[in-house]
Amino acid sequence: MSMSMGRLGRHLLGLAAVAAVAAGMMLATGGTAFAELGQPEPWEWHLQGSASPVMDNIVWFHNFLSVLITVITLFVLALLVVVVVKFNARANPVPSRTTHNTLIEVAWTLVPVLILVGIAVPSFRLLFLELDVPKADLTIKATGKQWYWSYAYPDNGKFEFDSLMAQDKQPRLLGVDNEMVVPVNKVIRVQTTGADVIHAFALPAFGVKIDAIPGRLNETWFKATKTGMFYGQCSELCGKDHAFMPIAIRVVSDQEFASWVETAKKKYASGGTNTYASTAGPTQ
Ligand SMILES: [Cu+2]
Repeated sequence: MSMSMGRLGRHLLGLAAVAAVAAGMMLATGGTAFAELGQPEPWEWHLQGSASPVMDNIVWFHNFLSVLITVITLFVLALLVVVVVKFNARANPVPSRTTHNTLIEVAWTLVPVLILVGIAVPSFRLLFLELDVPKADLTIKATGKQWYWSYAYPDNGKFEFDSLMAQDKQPRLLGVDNEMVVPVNKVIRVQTTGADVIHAFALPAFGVKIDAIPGRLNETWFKATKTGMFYGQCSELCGKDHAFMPIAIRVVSDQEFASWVETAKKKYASGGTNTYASTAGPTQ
């Protein structure tokens, strides 16, 4: 080896410094600060910005795990470097014949167990938060169809309407003709089912992803904490237009929601006969 240990060490330190600066820059510029909430952005490498308590928890858990695995990886790397530098044949020509060390064996069994318990506690807490639907202010039934969604509002006049991707709308492949509209800061229970094949109702900003299965009624919930447009997509391969059945949710104030309901009752009064779905086949 032509490179001395000191030079190798300095090179490694230099590389680490460059990596740290690069990571810092990515965190500073790549954060959600510049992203538009509720939709993907070019070159996205992190989770979409959160707009619900469940997604807040998912983001926290993701960051917690990222820190944990980074610390563990750096610790293992440090151990490897120590072994390579201190215990190579040249530096340590007469190896130790130690085969057991009770303290260290107990430690390397117990510490990983404690780490796993530390992961399991917030993990199960998050799982139950997603699973237990709180008392709902509003129920919406989302039916996945080849290849669009139908939304029914049983609490607000029992109207139902179809939501199809709109070619002329932005964001591209996410804009729809009729958006799902919900009030802000209200618990929305979403019931999903499939009319033909399995679809999945997914909305990243709300931390929601649940299968829509024919013959079954699945249930999840979200509470949007911000107003605005939020986009998701069908997340179960469901046929040739799987990529073209987006989910668009407009979160509005209570008053705006009430006036939208009045308009929607009239607009969709015919129970869906005014839309594509009713003419497409017996999927209603
Ligand atoms: Cu689908």
